[in-house]
Amino acid sequence: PRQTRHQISTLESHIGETVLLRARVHTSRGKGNVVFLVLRQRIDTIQAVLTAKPEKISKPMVKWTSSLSDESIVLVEGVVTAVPTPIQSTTIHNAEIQISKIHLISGLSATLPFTIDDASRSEAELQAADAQFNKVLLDTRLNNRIIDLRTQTNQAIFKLQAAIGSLFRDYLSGEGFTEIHSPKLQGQATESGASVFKVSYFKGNAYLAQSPQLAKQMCIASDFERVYEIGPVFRAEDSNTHRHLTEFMGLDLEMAIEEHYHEVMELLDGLFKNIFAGLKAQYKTEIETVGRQFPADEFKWREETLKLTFKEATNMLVEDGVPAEDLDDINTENEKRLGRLVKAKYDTDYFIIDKFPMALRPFYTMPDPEDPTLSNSYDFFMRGEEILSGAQRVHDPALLIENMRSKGVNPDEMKDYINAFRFGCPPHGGGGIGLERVLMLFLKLNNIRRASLFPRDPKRLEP
Ligand code: ATP
Ligand code: AMO
Repeated sequence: PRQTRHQISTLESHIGETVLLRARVHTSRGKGNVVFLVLRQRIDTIQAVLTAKPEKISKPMVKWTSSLSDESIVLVEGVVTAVPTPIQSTTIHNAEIQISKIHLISGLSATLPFTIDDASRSEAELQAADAQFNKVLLDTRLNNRIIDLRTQTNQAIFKLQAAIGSLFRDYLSGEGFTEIHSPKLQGQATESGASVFKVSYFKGNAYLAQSPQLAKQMCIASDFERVYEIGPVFRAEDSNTHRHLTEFMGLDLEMAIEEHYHEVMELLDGLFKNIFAGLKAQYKTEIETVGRQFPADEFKWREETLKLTFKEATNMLVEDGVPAEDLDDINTENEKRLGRLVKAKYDTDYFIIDKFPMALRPFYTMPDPEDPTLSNSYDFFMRGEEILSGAQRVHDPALLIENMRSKGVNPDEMKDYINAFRFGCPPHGGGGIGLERVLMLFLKLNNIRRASLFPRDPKRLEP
């Protein structure tokens, strides 16, 4: 019969009992006839002791145990005893296992590049000039990601990543949206031709989808009314920055509009506030865990979200001394500067910029009917960095073709997409969110690679 394996997290309620559990050797310390092991299951740890005893536990057994490599997986049987001086911690458990039997389940056949403790040091510890330990830099972590991911911080980061996806899905499902799955192999670019990956496709070529833009709009033409997708987005941008990946997870949505594109903007705003509040309410422990390694001021938003027009935003920058001629677009540096100005004036880390100049937006964007140099489009920001782009779309095929021509996109290569609007299509709009950016900025991780399991950038395709 199968014996039940115990969980470290519940052992405090099994004092006096014999338990059987599988765990990793987090650390081990041999001292003559005794070995002290710290055993770990995910983020939970407990101390276990093996003491040489005549007839029962031999000295070679103790020696063998003390030679186990950190990160080995063992099966342990023993009696749980109380500890005299309990520690305040949610993950270090206040009991001790007196080991009677120990078996190796899976050992190491390579040397550990760094320990979990090394990888768990805070940024401040890493920067300390007199640091005496192994400093694990980001590249080393990413090269050995399966070990790096075992830290409490990473376990928490990816729980939070999953939480953002669930909160996104649950909110939209509650708002009457249908989840879709659009193809990632495309016959043409879905955004600008400059940033598309071309792959060989039998006797010809295909392109990796740079967004579900065309498909999600076509679903509106097919009467789905409200759709969303969580799926990979590919960008052939040679951008070696803290916030660009070549493959990221896109959270996209598209919806029919009744009267005004601000219906979409309001829905997106409600969605974000729900995500922020959900994270804060349900994932306090994870946020605190990450905060110990990556200290961050608490993410702040307002009940009434700050909405600036592009003009108002650039005016704030001009008043702060940025030359007006540098503000045809808001570059990364000015974006961050604006974030700081907004934070100082309005005490928020989250805001919206509406009404971008048409010249800055893609061909599918609806021009502002009152001033066609502007557009019905918006970007959302967290801590002064863009996390969402969206707009009302052009649903009139003639205007769409005109927009394409003026932006250097060949309408002949997008016939199916244009045709989708020839059979009647409601006015509609939507937006696209970068999941890793939201996670990075909420937690202030400072590098998008930390928010991606196995990040892909211009210099990294492995592991
Ligand atoms: P989008 O999501 O709309 O692409 P983005 O934030 O990725 O938004 P981009 O237009 O790709 O925006 O680039 C925005 C900014 O990123 C640019 O203004 C530029 O400052 C910066 N950037 C892009 N590539 C690089 C690079 N290789 N090195 C430094 N900065 C870059
Ligand atoms: P856009 O190109 O602005 O818009 O992308 C939407 C959001 O995706 C994220 N993002 C990225 N994240 C990581 N690495 C990248 N290289 C990267 N590029 C973009 C950002 C950005 O705000 N079709 C439109 C969306 C729409 O209008 O619905 C689009 O793709 O968070």
